[in-house]
Amino acid sequence: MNFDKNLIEKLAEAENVAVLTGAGVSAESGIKTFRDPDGLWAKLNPDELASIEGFMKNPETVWNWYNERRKVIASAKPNAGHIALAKMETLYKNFALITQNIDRLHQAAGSKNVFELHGNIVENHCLNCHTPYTEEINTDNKELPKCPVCGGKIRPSVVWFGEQLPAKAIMGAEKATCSCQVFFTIGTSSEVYPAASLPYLAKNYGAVVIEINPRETSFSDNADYVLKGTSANVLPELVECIIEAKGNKN
Ligand code: BV8
Ligand code: ZN
Repeated sequence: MNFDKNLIEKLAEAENVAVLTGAGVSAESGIKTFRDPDGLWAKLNPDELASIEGFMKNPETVWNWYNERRKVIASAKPNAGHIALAKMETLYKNFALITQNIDRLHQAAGSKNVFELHGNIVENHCLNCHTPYTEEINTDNKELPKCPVCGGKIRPSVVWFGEQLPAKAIMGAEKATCSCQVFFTIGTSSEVYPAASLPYLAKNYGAVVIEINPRETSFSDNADYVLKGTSANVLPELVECIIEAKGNKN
């Protein structure tokens, strides 16, 4: 891919970079996205499976849907896009990896400064007393585990629709977004708020905003650069160009 010369220059000069990722970054690790034609929401209803109301109505159904996703994620490996983002982090003084994904593949690829806006699928806690539930999850056991402290229902530590995002994550993400010179939005349909507000916030604070996605999104017209392609293809090449441009500068 030929990248715009000015874009590479800006990337070589930047000190602070922030990246927002969505399900598209994990697609090439074999994890389904949500809103693609073959995505999770094509056959399943998010209100029933990714909302607190849905869990209250059918806790076992929701628990077992997350168990199905745990099985897929357990066998997934970070792809070249995750690995390139971990490498990109080493090139900048301040780098924030803000993700909507719950699969922890960014951390598995070596990313350090990660803000999980929608929680993660590894941790679980009691709906009633919030005690973390640290027992090993047997993904074939259909039974909803109960809290050893109060007997309450155990739930995945993800953020469902209608739930507040973890304060530390969203505040850290907003701080990085407001102080970066370059902001990437990668593999997200930009439909879910408040995560989808971050690229607009970055623009308002004067950052150059780059979108990487094989498709158009509701944010595309607002991006300074749209790199049409998959993250596993675009990112490794882009990181190599940044390394070269930085080398030429020094
Ligand atoms: C909240 C759980 C406040 C974890 C998820 C109207 C307007 C604005 C907001 C709202 C509104 N009505 C309701 C709301 C609030 C709601 C919301 O935004 N709804 C939307 C749908 C309108 N938001 C919330 O409820 C949030 N909480 O606002 O609280 C509040 C609360 C209480 C009281 C007062 C205030 C909570 C949002 C979190 C919901 N949890 N998931 C899980 O199970 O995973 S959302 C779910 O969507 C996932 O987290 C996912 O990450 C997220 C976003 O999806 P994407 O990651 O973008 O994935 P998607 O499939 O959509 O797109 C994939 C993209 O990748 C595509 O563009 C595709 O082209 C691209 N792609 C495909 N392949 C590749 C690729 N890109 C690169 N490479 C590839 N190979
Ligand atoms: Zn409890």
